[in-house]
Amino acid sequence: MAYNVAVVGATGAVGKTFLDILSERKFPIDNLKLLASSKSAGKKMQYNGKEYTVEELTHDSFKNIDIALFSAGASRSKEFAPSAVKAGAVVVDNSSAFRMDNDVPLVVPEVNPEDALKNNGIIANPNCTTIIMLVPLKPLHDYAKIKRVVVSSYQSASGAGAAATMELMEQTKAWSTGEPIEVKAFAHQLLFNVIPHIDVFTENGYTKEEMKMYNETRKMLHSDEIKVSATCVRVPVLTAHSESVLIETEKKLTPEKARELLSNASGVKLYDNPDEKQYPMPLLASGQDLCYVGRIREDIAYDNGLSFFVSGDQLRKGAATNAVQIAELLIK
Ligand code: 11C
Repeated sequence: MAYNVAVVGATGAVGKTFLDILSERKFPIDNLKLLASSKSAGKKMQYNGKEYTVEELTHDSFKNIDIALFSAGASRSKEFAPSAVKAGAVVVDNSSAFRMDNDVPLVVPEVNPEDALKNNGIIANPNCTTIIMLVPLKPLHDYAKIKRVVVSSYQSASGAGAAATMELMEQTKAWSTGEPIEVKAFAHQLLFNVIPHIDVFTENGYTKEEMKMYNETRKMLHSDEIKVSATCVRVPVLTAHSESVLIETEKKLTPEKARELLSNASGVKLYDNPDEKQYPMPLLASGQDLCYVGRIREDIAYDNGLSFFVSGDQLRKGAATNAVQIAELLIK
């Protein structure tokens, strides 16, 4: 059986990656519809060697659509996802619009695949930084029960979209030719800098991005007990987010046991051989779907503490691949 699939936000960084992943994974598509704002309507895009014209997203765009993959920002999701559901489609939404709604499952297929089927027409894709952390956390949690997570992220420019990626490249070019460096997409110059500010600040001093890691982790691991303290930082990297993660567990988890668990975990590539200079880095993780995990060690600040480093391609596993995997769960 093949399905009618709509990609909403098709011309964006994640939208384009949706097309790559649908094609790579040979998702059974009967008709494909590419949707975007009026600004991008009329653009031509290729899928599996065939040319498609991008259509303007309207409330009537979803007739006969079975699955709609949304990545066009939270306000467009809020406005248009209900129309897609009304027309009979299941929406997999990459924005933050519905993630914390009680009747919307938030799913990483390696973590809580069973939740995907309990949907009312909308399934939310988590924030990319949360996905990349949770893929390795899940097997560790199942074994040792995580009580606390302290995480610092190293997030690439493309997490903020195609224009932000371009800005880092333009800043690099301007610096090398002695031109003035322009700043638009980020709060400060990203080139030769790191910016501890992703999304807006909230009342408790954490940013929204950091609170997503707290709330989404608890929702997907079905735990009100786990505490997550995140510091999210933008770094001058083009693709793939990295995270330094410290977990405190109820049961003792040795580095050896963690390596054993992670070497058998789906979605994880154990890459932990510091003597050979082998540890996760964004350049290694880019362009593929596994979350690279390494630098695994017993933490010396906590009794039952374990530290590790993870890198994952946030446009792929952190967004498009995860959403297509959810769609695969639906058609299984
Ligand atoms: C970033 N993680 O790197 C963000 C992008 O809630 O889906 C994804 C924001 C979200 O800027």
